[in-house]
Amino acid sequence: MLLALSLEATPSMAHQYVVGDIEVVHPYAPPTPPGVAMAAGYMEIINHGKEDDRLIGGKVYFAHDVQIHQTVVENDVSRMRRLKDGLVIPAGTSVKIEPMGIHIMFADLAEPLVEGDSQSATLFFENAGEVKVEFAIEHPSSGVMDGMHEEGMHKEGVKMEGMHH
Ligand SMILES: [Cu+2]
Repeated sequence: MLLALSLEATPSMAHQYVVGDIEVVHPYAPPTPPGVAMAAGYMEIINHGKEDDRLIGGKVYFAHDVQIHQTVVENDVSRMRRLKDGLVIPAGTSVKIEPMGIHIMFADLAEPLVEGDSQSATLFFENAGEVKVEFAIEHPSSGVMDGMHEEGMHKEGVKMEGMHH
């Protein structure tokens, strides 16, 4: 009990969730200013199994849609592409979802993300199924500038390809 309380009080501590062969390490999302429609989420995903798995989506209460995006820079313009087939987590490997690469996109936010909070989410994996996690709302511990850059991108409404409305 005391341990659980102290973990909640310090969201920047490492936290991880295991379901089947899938381990989700330290999911977090940078805070958003009021009025911003989108937020990005990051984490490390480890596949301890002997078969590939695939992150195919998720569900949260603070946003209406959870997508998997990839940021690509073409001709000095950053664009986000939706990975419609999800993100493969190869057997026996660790995939880091970090700023300026692949990210979880929380689209159409219902409320701003407040630094120091934590937000529950369910991630859907093809094989492992549902993994319930808590996203710590915090800035990246390293590469802060990258994180700020990406938040700025979302704020300004970067062109998105392959999005359905
Ligand atoms: Cu995105």
